[in-house]
Amino acid sequence: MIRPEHSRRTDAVQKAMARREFIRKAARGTTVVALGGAVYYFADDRLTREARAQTRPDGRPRLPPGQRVIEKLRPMGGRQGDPAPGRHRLKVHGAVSTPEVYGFRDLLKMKIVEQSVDVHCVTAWSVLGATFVGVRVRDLAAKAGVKSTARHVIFEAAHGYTANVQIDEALADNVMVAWELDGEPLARPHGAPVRAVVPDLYFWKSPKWLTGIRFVERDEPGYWETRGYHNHADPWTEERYG
Ligand SMILES: Nc1nc2c(c(=O)[nH]1)N[C@H]1C(S)=C(S)[C@@H](COP(=O)(O)O)O[C@H]1N2
Ligand SMILES: [Mo]
Repeated sequence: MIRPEHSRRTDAVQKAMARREFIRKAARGTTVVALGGAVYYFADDRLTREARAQTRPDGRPRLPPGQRVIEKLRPMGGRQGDPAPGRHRLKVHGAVSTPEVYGFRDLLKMKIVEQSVDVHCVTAWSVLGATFVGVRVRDLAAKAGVKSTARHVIFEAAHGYTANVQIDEALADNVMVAWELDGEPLARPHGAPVRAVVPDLYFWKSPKWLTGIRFVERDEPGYWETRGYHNHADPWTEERYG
């Protein structure tokens, strides 16, 4: 089974884990550790501990198992698309009555929402309260007139990257096509000009450089789903690998 993200990061992850193990033992309950005269602040551990004490409005723990909190999205790579908003096109198609092609300006004319969400990467980092601005996938779906036979959504991105999401989960309130993160236009490594944001599934289900939203009757496992990762990807039940 190919797990490129993991093989690439094994060394770094092991070092980080050894460091964290040390920190946990040394710090236990405190956020500051003195080592050889230097003082280290482990803000990430504090954030993780705080998150572990919290519960979401839906009753689930704020932090899914096996995750640690970091402050900002880590750019995780991928083959970038054209970042120019003026050239961007988003196709909404498949099992719909009215396929649409949106330019960036068309998206700006829709109902724009700002939502603060938590995201969880399968490589074990989470970011809490990332603020995205964009439109809801649900609103794009309504405009296109999704057929009652549609069961899945295929998010399509530059260079053939895709991710599949069950339709009920893709039409959830917090699922967006976003162009702004934390008050700034989406940076190129994070998917400029627009990306999908599906907060409640592992973050590989949130394609960057988004070019299409296709509604389908039959499931189509996407880029990572056909490379050993779980087809559904629920962070709370640790659906990491297929
Ligand atoms: N088009 C595209 N989207 C993608 C990816 C990719 O390789 N290509 N990687 C995914 C993965 S594995 C993760 S964890 C997130 C990372 O998003 P970030 O780089 O903004 O942190 O983007 C997802 N979206
Ligand atoms: Mo990822």
